[in-house]
Amino acid sequence: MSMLRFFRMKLCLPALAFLLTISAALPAADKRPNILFIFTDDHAPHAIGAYGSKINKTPNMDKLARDGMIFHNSFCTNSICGPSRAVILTGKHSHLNGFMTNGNTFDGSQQTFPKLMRKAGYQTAMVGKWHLKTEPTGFDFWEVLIGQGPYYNPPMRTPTGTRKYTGYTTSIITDIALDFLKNKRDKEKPFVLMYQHKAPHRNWAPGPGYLNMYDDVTIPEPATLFDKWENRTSAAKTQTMTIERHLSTNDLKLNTPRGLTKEQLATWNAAYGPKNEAFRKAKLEGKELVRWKYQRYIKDYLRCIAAVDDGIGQILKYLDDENLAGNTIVIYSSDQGFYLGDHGWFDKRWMYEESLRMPLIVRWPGVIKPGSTNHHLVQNLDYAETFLEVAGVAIPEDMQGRSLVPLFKGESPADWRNSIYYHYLEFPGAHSVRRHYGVRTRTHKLIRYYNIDEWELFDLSKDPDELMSVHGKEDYATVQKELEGELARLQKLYADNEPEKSVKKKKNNSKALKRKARQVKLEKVLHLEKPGGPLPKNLDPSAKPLTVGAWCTPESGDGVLIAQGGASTGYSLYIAGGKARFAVRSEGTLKEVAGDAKIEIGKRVHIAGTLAATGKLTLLVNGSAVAQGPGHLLPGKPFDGLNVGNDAESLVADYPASTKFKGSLEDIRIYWGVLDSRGLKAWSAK
Ligand SMILES: [Ca+2]
Ligand SMILES: [Ca+2]
Repeated sequence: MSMLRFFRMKLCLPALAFLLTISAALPAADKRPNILFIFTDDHAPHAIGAYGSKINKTPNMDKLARDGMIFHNSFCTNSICGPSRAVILTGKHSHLNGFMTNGNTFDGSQQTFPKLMRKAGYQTAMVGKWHLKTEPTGFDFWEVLIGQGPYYNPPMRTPTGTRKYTGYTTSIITDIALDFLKNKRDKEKPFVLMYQHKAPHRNWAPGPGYLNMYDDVTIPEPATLFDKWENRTSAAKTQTMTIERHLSTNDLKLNTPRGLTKEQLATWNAAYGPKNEAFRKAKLEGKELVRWKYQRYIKDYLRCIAAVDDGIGQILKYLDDENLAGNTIVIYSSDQGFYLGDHGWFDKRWMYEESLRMPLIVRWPGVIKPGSTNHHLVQNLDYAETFLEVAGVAIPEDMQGRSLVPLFKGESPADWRNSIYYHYLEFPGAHSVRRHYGVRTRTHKLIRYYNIDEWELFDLSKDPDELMSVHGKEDYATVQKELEGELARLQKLYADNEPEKSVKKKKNNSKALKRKARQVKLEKVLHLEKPGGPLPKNLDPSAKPLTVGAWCTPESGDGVLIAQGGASTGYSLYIAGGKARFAVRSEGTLKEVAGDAKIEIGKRVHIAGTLAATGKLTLLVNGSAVAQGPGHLLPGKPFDGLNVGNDAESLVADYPASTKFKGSLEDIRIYWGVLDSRGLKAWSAK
């Protein structure tokens, strides 16, 4: 050893001893990476530049992909908002975490990854859309939208009460996230921040700076915009999510939005006023009208995404400016995919590709090689396990997914999954999509709609748009058998032990069934001065006998007197082909009774229907029973509200013509229970 080196060592030793003393006195700085989880609602991968979008640009999301890894086979387990979130928090399929449909309430007392990370020394924060009804648990900081939350001026729920904001929700959520990073972050701890947007969820209301974006362009249409759902099961034909028929005037921005400030409204009207004026003048019909609706819908959807992308840019810049980017994993994902006019639809729910796919882009400097792509089959079921491995927390055995960390490192584990399991349960529900479960491999997909006992099998390599089910075809007998076996294996693996068990039905209350008929105070639930207008949805006709009726003077032989519900559950009293009819629908099955004699046009007549506790239907004209037949009590509260003089949104019965009633309606009544003969006589004798 040279003298010089010896001299240096001697000098260094006391300094090192001093350093050791300091680090023993203070806790070692926690070098575990931060996690910024950016999550949106209903953002399909085919509207992200990095995924090859043909319809928009997303520069900040694309930058994340360039700097990190993009997953091309990322799927959800249940394509709907609340359930996807619950799967992410728990690492468990819906049937085990208890949040199977948006009607459920999340049990916040259960094990979640934020709770485990908090226990392990992470600072945990949740900002934006939560959508699980109960208060967030497991977070050091949270500020969330109430339910779905509005696009403008959102009240936010916090641990200390509601905070009101004025402005555009996407920007406000970004501001709250930035404020957390700047002012509320505990610099001694690594953080996990869930930065979750409402956008681009329905009803796609763009922010003030985006209202005229895309005005001068025509967005390309998807190849399947005019799909007629041939060669698939009946499920695809009975949904209510078409661009053609099911976008409301609010969705299409043909009404003035509510809840905006005077200034916001002026900006809004300046943008939509001239566009709507041009639309009204054009008097479009048929395919041209569908095309217009598609353009209006998709442009608003993309405008909402543009605001999200800008917000991400702000947050990424902050991470760079504060030298946090190097030790922060940034993830971009959305709760499921979405139909962007594909198959003629909007919305999600199906196991078909467009809504099954979730975007997943991950940047992790020093671990993930920039610009990498990954084709392993991954799911939202894997996120909790991934975050826990990053935090050095043991992954609980009851979690059902698998950490993605090896994939981030560029590894390709030999025992990685070769198939994914899916189960959708929200029927009856919005958009009337049948319950189904299924399995998807890299090349094929098998789906079973179990309430209607129908199957679909798709060969994804030959038919990526899933236009032709090959279920039952001889050529596919072997594949089909293998997939059936795989499906059974996955149901066992994930403990979905009774997959065809119905979602809990409302129990019949024997006391309510025997009770004397009670009239519903309709003035509380109807705005009769505005027939056909939006009506409150607070009537619950489920599991009850009922009586509905009215005096009317019809001017045509077709039209609905009273209807509540739609294609999955509801009742309707109506006239079709000149004859009175009373219908009930339960989980999609329609039962109805019809009178023999025609109702006289222009003459005042009393029409009523009763649904007995036994399920029996009776139709009464001028107080006399004219038809009887089997029906059923309604299994749950219908999604659509009550309508007088039409059946709005999805349809209870298979009406032959327009549901709009022409003529006059008076003394409309609804009773819980079957009205006795004396009551009926008094009502119909007037
Ligand atoms: Ca969603
Ligand atoms: Ca309806």
